[in-house]
Amino acid sequence: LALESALHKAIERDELVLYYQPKVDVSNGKMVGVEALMRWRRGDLLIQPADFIPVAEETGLIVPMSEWALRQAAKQARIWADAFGFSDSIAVNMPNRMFERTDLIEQISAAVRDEGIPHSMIQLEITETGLMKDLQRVIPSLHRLTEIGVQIAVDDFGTGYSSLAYLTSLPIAEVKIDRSFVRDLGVLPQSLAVVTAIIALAKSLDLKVVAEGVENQRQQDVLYGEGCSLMQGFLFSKPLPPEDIQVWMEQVV
Ligand code: G
Ligand code: G
Ligand code: MN
Ligand code: NA
Repeated sequence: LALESALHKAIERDELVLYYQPKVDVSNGKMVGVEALMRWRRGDLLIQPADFIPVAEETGLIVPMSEWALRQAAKQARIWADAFGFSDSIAVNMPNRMFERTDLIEQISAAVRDEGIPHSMIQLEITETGLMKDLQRVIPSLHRLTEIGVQIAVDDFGTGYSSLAYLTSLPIAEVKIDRSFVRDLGVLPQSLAVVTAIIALAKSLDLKVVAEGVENQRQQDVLYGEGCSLMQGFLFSKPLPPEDIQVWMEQVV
């Protein structure tokens, strides 16, 4: 309860911040986009999402927090577009209940209109587990978002149980290989098998595939050898505050 009321005030007091982690195309070293990851700055503390997102989900505070994140991402896109011609997308993690809201489209449209950026600069991530759990309630929203140019990425892919048949009919642009499989590449043969299968699946469905949690050159080499060139992870950059990630971006864009 104490955490809940503090989190409530965090929104009003502007204590939430977005950190950013680049997605890189290792075939040319260029950045292809960033993922926004929320942090809570409380006094001198920087609280990680694992310590407040679950409470936010339970209490419903995740709705205003997600709305804030969408606005903030649009503002940041504008700032970077002006500063150095940034034109990639910013991916925002969305909980299922946001996809079930009828006003999601209007919210995104208002945010991009106010900032004067194209819809395509906002990407939304939904977890595979979340997607499969509420498929019928989420699909109409995914179609509408795709129609207005907002791309959908399926996060933590490989951990859920999506059926191939469903995937082919879904309006999704990208799958992100869960970092547990990347971590275990070269350790567990099953992980290489899963990664290889996801890459093949993505190729055959014409989806982009991004490997998450890439921490070392070996993992990069294996993934690249399997045909995956889009990657995200500590090897390239950890999630950083906007000022720091901008310095990183200006060197690689
Ligand atoms: O940034 P970090 O790797 O610590 O994030 C941990 C988890 O918290 C991830 O699963 C991520 O999806 C989730 N998370 C981070 N930022 C957000 C956010 O803005 N909204 C939601 N819904 N989840 C987030
Ligand atoms: O679930 P989601 O993919 O949204 O969460 C991203 C999370 O992964 C963030 O908490 C981020 O800090 C973390 N992360 C990003 N890159 C790496 C990495 O290379 N290794 C590990 N262990 N975690 C990472
Ligand atoms: Mn994510
Ligand atoms: Na993920």
